[in-house]
Amino acid sequence: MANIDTRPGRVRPAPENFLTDEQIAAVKDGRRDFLRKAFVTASAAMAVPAVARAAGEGDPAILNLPPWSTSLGQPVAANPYGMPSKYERGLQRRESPGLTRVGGSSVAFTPLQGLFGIITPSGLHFERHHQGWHDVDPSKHRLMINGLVKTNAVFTMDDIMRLPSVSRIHFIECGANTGMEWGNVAVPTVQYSHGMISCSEFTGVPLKEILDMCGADYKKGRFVLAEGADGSSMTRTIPMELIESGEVLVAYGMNGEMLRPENGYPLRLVVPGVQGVSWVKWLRRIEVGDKPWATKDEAVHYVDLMPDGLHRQYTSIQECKSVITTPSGGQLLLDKGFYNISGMAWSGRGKVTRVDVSTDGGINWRQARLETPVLSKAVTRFNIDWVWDGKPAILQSRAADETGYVQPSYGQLRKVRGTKSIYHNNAIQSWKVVESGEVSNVQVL
Ligand SMILES: Nc1nc2c(c(=O)[nH]1)N[C@H]1C(S)=C(S)[C@@H](COP(=O)(O)O)O[C@H]1N2
Ligand SMILES: [Mo]
Repeated sequence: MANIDTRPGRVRPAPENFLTDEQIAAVKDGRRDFLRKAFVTASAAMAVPAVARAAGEGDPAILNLPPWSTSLGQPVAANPYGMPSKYERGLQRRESPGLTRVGGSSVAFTPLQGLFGIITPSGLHFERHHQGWHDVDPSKHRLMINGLVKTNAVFTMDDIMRLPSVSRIHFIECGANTGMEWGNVAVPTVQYSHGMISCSEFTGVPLKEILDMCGADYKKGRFVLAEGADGSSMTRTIPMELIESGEVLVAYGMNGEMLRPENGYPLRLVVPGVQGVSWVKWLRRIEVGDKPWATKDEAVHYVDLMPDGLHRQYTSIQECKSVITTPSGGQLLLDKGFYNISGMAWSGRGKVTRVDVSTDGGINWRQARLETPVLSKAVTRFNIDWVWDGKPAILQSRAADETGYVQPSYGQLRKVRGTKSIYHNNAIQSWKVVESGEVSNVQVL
């Protein structure tokens, strides 16, 4: 199994056309031998563990010393801020064609199909901006605290970075992730169906510490308003319980370095378990108040259209969800035989406790291995063995969390939510495998 956009082993012909016309024709004609020759060398081991090829048989690469074994390598710091190999250049954040009219109010999706483990590399963290991004000068950035507090205060970045800090691994998922799939199959690959989730280690100061310093009135002040410094007037109400739990962070660090500009440099709110829109970027103000503000991004946008035509507001928690990232839509299985099915599971309510995988469209289920660490409100990686017999198959994963909640099927979710929503689609994802080895997005009720 080869991936043309990332490594050999998986092939993704659509929609980016990384393949040459000849290669696409080979996919269509089922000439998998051609593709195998073109892309599969060492990585065939990934697809078929019992490779045990006869030494050198049809493959003299191991016998001929390549230039990198017989010449001097490049000096240290030739690449002072390290970049991925040029052979990995297909692994990129991408915009979904036609989704939004202007790039300043758009989204670039994380290429989940090419990632391992639980941490999203910072350069591939999805981006969602309502009014574009800025590279904000940290010396000019301020955070103001006002409202129901004894002392209003304005902090510089230096002030904030002197305070006691914590580092925590959490996922951030846009409430609109998988939002194009409510009524029917709409996008071809997992990058577009699920790529508005990323998982990182965030470093910062618990907002509770800062509110304590300012003498917040926790009795009356049951809500805070978070405001961003960009032109989108991004303001969101956060219930005080979440802040009192100590989980909400005023964060400046991501994956061991300062936040990237696209992700809110130099300061963003981290609200574990809650949809991405509440993770206000370029955070400039926190106000303590006694009721929700009903701002545009919580009264008009980010509301759930229910089957009875009413809108449901303030549904912020990202419920338990999972997706198989490989094999997934747009990839091609080059051979029958052994495959490692791998995917991600997460819950905004705590830890993932179990993931079951079906290869026959939900008739039979087997329990997948959860890889460590399994952290609360973070992505959990799961893996399970599969021997493909070359016949049609439908791959699905179903996650459960520590509250006992089980991820719903499309049939179950639509019964409650209808088909006209945008936000909070956590249905079981299905990938169909056909005899040619092509994998595509389908829905199973
Ligand atoms: N100030 C500000 N904060 C913002 C946004 C924005 O446009 N402006 N977008 C929100 C939305 S809708 C999401 S999903 C997340 C995306 O975070 P990311 O770009 O780091 O992935 O940021 C949220 N915070
Ligand atoms: Mo979002």
